[in-house]
Amino acid sequence: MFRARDGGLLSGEELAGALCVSRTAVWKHVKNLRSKGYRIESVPSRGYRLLSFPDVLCEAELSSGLRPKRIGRRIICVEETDSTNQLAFRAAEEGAEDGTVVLADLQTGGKGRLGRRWESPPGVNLYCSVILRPPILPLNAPQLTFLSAVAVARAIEESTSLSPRIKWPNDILINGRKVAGLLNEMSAETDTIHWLVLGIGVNINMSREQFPDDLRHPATSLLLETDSPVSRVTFTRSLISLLDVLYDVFLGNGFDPIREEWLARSTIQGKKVRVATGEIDMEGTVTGIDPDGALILCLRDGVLHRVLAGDVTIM
Ligand code: BT5
Repeated sequence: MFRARDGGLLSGEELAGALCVSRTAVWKHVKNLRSKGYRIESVPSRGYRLLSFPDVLCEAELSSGLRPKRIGRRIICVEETDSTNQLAFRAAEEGAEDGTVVLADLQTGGKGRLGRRWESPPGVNLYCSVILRPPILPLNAPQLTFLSAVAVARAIEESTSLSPRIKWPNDILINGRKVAGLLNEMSAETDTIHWLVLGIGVNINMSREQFPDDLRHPATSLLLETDSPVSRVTFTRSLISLLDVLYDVFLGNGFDPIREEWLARSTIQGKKVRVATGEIDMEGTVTGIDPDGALILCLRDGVLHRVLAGDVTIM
């Protein structure tokens, strides 16, 4: 109701009437909101006015103004967890519906790929995981990594004047530095996906001192790139709504529109790269990505080679 009033006054009587509670209960709720960082002014004998609100990720703030078809119909926020991907897996096991979003303010065991760690300090960033139950074959699951990369890039553009680029398979870069990482995991049988978890970590207001010295690649945050703090609530709301729109496009029109946008935003299309797959290193020119998300490399001898996973360095 405060949001709808847009900074205007709301009388205690009006709030009490609409919520079917006493005016004393209204006062208690206002006190509770204040303790959470909401600045609410009381104007004697006229009512209350919302002056400002904290940048705290909570269900009520995030769902305000969202009209999701699937992603964001249910949002679960916790202060602390090991990893939002783990939390999402547990929720999916218990039957959480398609489109459920899980967020934490702090991760004690944030995960990167291949057992790597994702730095996840509290109060500054976004750590979220989306549970999907898409009607696609497990081998096409990587397509949704591309979908989440496009959504993160668009959300950064909506919230800042920056121009993010995507690096295969799961990095979002600004001026060559990593601002976001994606980790998608699934539970599946040979031909059925039970559920898939899109894990998304975005460095929003992380300061220089909060990055460890030993990161594998240069890293950054939206704050460091723009010199001004970005609202986590506004960013996250925009990301959820973009994921919802793109997922709807994906279910209706397939992977092609997502792939085209991904390629247009990619740093590596047409570039000479080295790919470390864990077993061997290869060099070649990137000619595209195929329908199951593999990178297509044209090797020195002209042979086309598909790479399903690995770390890419542009040469
Ligand atoms: C990734 O792995 O980039 C995937 C990161 C996914 C994180 C999200 S947060 C929400 C969800 N819940 C989780 O537990 N995870 C997901 P990878 O490409 O392997 O990159 C990991 C490497 O990036 C590390 O080895 C570090 O060198 C570096 N790194 C760690 N934390 C970083 C950060 N906050 N920003 C930039 N680089 C970081």
